[in-house]
Amino acid sequence: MQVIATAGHVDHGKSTLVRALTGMEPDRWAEERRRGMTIDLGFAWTTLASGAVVAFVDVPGHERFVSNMLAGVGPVPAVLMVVAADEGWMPQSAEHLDAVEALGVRDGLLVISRSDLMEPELAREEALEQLAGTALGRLPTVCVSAVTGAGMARLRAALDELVARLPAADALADVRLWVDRAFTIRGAGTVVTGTLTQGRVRVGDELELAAAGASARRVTVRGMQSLGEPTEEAVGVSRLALNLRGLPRESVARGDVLLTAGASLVALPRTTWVEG
Ligand SMILES: Nc1nc2c(ncn2[C@@H]2O[C@H](COP(=O)(O)OP(=O)(O)OP(=O)(O)O)[C@@H](O)[C@H]2O)c(=O)[nH]1
Ligand SMILES: [Mg+2]
Repeated sequence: MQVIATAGHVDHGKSTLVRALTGMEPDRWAEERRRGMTIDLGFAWTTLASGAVVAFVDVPGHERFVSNMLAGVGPVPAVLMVVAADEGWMPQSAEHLDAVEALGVRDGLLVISRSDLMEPELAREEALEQLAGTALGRLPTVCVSAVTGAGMARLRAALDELVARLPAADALADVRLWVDRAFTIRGAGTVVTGTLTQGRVRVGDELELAAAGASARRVTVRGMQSLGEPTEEAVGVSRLALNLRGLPRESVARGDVLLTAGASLVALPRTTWVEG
């Protein structure tokens, strides 16, 4: 599996693209669907022609929700940088590019969306100019319309190529699972979801939770799901939901990280996300 985040200005068609690619609804909240605007992270996935599974973390473009965007992009190895043909490069295109670069993301695709509304060439040139000289300077570009379907087959092919060239995560390395949601399921207890960037997690494993402002705490994986299906074992890169024993809901939040028990924290970059 690979995990890819969206990035780009508000209303440039990120969620529409994820919906068109996966057939799943990334805007989970009724409020998001009512306002036609992403507020919190959305999750969806698809199987590409090669058989590779790609999960998307769909981020909000609105500047008010940039902290959610950061939490989504933080652990992923690649982004879909989405720029609308009819609007071109906008403030959050630039802000998201800065964030993506700062977080160490080095690959992805430039997608010129809404190409049915305007000839995409101008927006494409403008975006490539902005990307030039950054870590994402040489992104392959695909012009699409999620409405007419134009370019969508090429986008899927480009995603397959992207996934094939991304470095494989180290399954033997210490576990790093970045938490992006935590909630309670009645009868099961605390569940966290997140992106496992490296290592291997099995049901029954003891992990260590590194939480902002708290000392490390041991938790046990009681149950696990990946992409909506129960699983006994997973390796990075994966999207996972873990049911954790020994963890009150209020002791875990977005931005916390689950590690191999006893693993050194010394080399771990710490970032504290604020829930938007
Ligand atoms: N004509 C046309 N409209 C599109 C296309 N893609 C998206 N839209 C429209 O553009 C608007 C914004 O699309 P969204 O997918 O919600 O944009 P977004 O980037 O997810 O927006 P935020 O999550 O709020 O940042 C919606 O009204 C979509 O229907 C497209 O390819 N063609
Ligand atoms: Mg959206």
